[in-house]
Parts: sequence; C-alpha cells; structure tokens
Amino acid sequence: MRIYFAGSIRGSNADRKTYRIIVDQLKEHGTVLTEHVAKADESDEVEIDDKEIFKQDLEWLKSTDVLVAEVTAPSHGVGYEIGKAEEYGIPVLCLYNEATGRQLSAMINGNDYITVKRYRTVQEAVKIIKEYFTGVST
Ligand code: 6K6
Repeated sequence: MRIYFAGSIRGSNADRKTYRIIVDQLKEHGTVLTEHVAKADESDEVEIDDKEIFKQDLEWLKSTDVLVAEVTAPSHGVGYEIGKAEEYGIPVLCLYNEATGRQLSAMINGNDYITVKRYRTVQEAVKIIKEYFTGVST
C-alpha cells in the first residue's frame, strides 16, 4: 500500500506535531511517500527548487494507492493535490480537526468523492486511520 500524506507547509506550520503522529500511524498501514511533510521546517524550504518539488510530488501522487490529507489548516498545495487525486481516480481521506473552530472549505466538505472524517483529538485521528485501513490489503 502506497500512501501519499498531504498537509499544509507554506499554508501553515502550526499542525506539524499532529502530522508526525498521523504519519507514524500511516506507516503501520503502508509506505508513506511524503514523510517530509510532517518534518518540514523553514530551513528545508530554502534549499529546494519549487519546480522540482512540483514534478516529484505529482509523480508520487500518480503512483500512490491512496491520498490521506490533513485539511484543518488551509493550504493551496493540499487543495491542489486533492483535486489531482480525484482526477487520477485515487481514493482521498481527509482528516479535519473540528476542535479548532475553523470551517472546512465547501469544495472539500461538499465533494462526495472525498471521505471527510472529523476529529477532536489526535487519538481520534489515529483511530479513524486504523478504521479506514481495516480490510484494505497492504
Ligand atoms: C522539504 C522538506 C519539507 O518541505 C520541503 C520543501 N517543500 C516541499 N516539499 C515537498 N512537498 C511540498 C513542499 N511544499 C509543498 N509541498 C506539497 O504541497 C506537499 O505534498 C504538501 O501536501 C502540500 C503543501 O502545500 P502548501 O501550499 O501548504 O505549501
């Protein structure tokens, strides 16, 4: 099972700790192609060419079995990746922390192609991931 994890990088840096816990759980279910999203910090950002990032990420996205996106923090990149995954016919699981009081975009929340799961604690997010991958062969 190849898993593409998407989470905000330039959109917001606030949820990185949650991303790490999510990625650790995803690794129990397959190979996470984008572990760097959970580790990103500003020093990583300087070194890497945006055109290379775009090319590499789309290659990984095309090759993945599933996209898991943490969508609490608004992010142009994550929104784009979700749209491309739908275009490629790749299943999409979105995790949204409703305890933040933020509102999820209607373009995610209103899209029946996407599985949206709401959580309030990171433990709930972990449970959602376990349930989602139950019965899916690795
Ligand atoms: C290296 C290590 C951490 O960050 C970097 C350099 N930047 C990126 N590297 C890889 N993927 C990226 C990078 N910046 C954005 N992305 C992709 O867009 C990721 O797959 C994220 O899911 C998404 C985040 O988009 P923004 O708009 O929040 O930056």
